[in-house]
Amino acid sequence: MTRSISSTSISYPNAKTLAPRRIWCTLIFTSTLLACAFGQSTETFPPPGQPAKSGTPGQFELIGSSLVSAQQIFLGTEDKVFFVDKVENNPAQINGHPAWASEWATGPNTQRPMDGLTNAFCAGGNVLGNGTWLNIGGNQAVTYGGDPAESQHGGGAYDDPDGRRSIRLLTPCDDGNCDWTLARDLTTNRWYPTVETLEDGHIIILGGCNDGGYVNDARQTNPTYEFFPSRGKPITSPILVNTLPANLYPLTWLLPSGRLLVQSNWATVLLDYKKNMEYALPDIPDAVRTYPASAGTIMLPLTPANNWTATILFCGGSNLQPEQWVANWNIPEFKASTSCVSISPDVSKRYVKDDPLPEGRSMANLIFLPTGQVLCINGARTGTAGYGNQSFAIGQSYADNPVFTPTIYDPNAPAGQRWNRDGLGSSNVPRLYHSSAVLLPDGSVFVSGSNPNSDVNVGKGIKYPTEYRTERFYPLYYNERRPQPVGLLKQIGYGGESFNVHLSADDLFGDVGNVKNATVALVRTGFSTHAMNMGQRYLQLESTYTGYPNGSAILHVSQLPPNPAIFAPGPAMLHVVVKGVPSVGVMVMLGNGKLGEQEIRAIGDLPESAILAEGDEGVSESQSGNGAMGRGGWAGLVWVVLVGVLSLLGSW
Ligand SMILES: [Cu+2]
Repeated sequence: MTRSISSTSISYPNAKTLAPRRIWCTLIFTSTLLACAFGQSTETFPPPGQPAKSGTPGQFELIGSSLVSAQQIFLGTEDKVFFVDKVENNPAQINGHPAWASEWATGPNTQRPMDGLTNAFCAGGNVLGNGTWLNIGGNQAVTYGGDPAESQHGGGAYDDPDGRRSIRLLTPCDDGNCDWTLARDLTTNRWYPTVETLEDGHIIILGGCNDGGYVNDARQTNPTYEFFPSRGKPITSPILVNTLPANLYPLTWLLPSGRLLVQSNWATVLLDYKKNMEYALPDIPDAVRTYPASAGTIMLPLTPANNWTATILFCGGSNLQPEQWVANWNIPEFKASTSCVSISPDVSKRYVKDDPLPEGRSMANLIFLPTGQVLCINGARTGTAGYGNQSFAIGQSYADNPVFTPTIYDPNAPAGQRWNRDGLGSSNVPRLYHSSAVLLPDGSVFVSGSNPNSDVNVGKGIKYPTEYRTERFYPLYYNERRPQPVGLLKQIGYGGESFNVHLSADDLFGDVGNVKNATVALVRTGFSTHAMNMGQRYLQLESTYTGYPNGSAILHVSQLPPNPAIFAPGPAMLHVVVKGVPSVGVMVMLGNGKLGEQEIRAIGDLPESAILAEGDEGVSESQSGNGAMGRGGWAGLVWVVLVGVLSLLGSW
């Protein structure tokens, strides 16, 4: 019965028709009191509407030219994509120097340059549990052509201070007034570090090197990890020590067990960062997946059906041994791998072969759609990440043969049928090294970048230039009428009371039976760079349903499982998916929005699923418009009204 006193039950607008105004106010007042008593916010969003723009399903659309090249991008608010580039001679200027950061407002399709402060070349990034984004590490100050600058403190051609120890912070905004700031420096230089958010909303920073090159080497490697906020000196990581030279951007995910999966070059470990212990897992089969092989990687959806067990998928990359990572042979002609493998490290130590890619790919971005399917986009059939001036390079690119057509992986499809590109068109823009992609709330995918060049390189005859052309890709559901769920919470906790989400008959496409497969999903779209979206994660919340004879239905939705290691605190998009069609996402906060240990609550019960027929108990509430009360809701309503009235009388 505890469920029926959640404010979502009574914030459904049709309830207004049920109760006189005073009782309505009482209900809100009371629910607020109760929410405070439970320490859990029950504030809800207005129902999301339809996408603001149209698109052609399955196709790309060029939407404009970015101000800086999209080496790194992330969705910071429901509207804003933030760009971070390396320092280079971008035409956009800010504070008297070329810009290497910018903001793109996707609604109005407008942009502004931002000041990136220090050289963010091949930095890492992720979001803290309080919603502030981090951009970590980078390269030394440079001048024309990417050569080291005379001064490491700014003032040169590009006025860019050394960024190798930088921690740049941005709290995203929608008013155009937020800017990057600098926190206290890292303890060591980190070019190509990985950044992963932890259970307490802090972050761990792993690996990197001192001053770069195609791959890492013993002279300059930084085989350690540290934390933000700082927990002191860096700690040496054996896997990073042992996996030269392809140990940059180690592929890292926080697992529900609280350990980290770290995959670097051919090696794999579980890292217990609380005890500073590593436990070896088998080598990854078939190909190197870390940079510069740069496979597409993703943690597959965490769902009630798989008990929120993490499975990480690796697709593509390059089958090269450590001694082969030298730039004295024809790298751009080397065929990328088609191999996909996965591992579920909390339950099995074995890598499992998955359906191969339809063509070999390096530098593929694996991007979640709100449906839980994975869009594989960008990259090349041959070659690797990286660039240089060798005669074998294509211009400067170490890759060739761009893949222009995406393909979609369905984790629920039977083996052998998981990849599908039916109905998907092609882009005209090669997206090679330093390209990126991120899911937008309307379910389209923002795609930008590609820059296998040491400095801005544009003009006729350049096969793989510094790319500014930016596209949106529209998945096949894009033009369907979107569900407009009522009652989506602004904040989702780790356990606690469930909440109700109302779907109209239209939201269910005229068939209440569609509620049976409706899902409620959280998507963290992540920090996209170098064929990774650091922090990207997808979780389906547990839910049951009550369908009504008038064709509407309620989803009874649990909060997150009571374990922040399953999905670290911080912002995420919330979607309801009906018949494969997602609602426009709203940006919710997971956890309490603060850094530190999160409150864990017992998970509330969910009522049994049912489709009610005329005459069933509980039908009358729905028919009278009080759909959100659901089955057994009346007793809760009476209780709420009683407590509310008493509290108003001051006797509670
Ligand atoms: Cu790079």
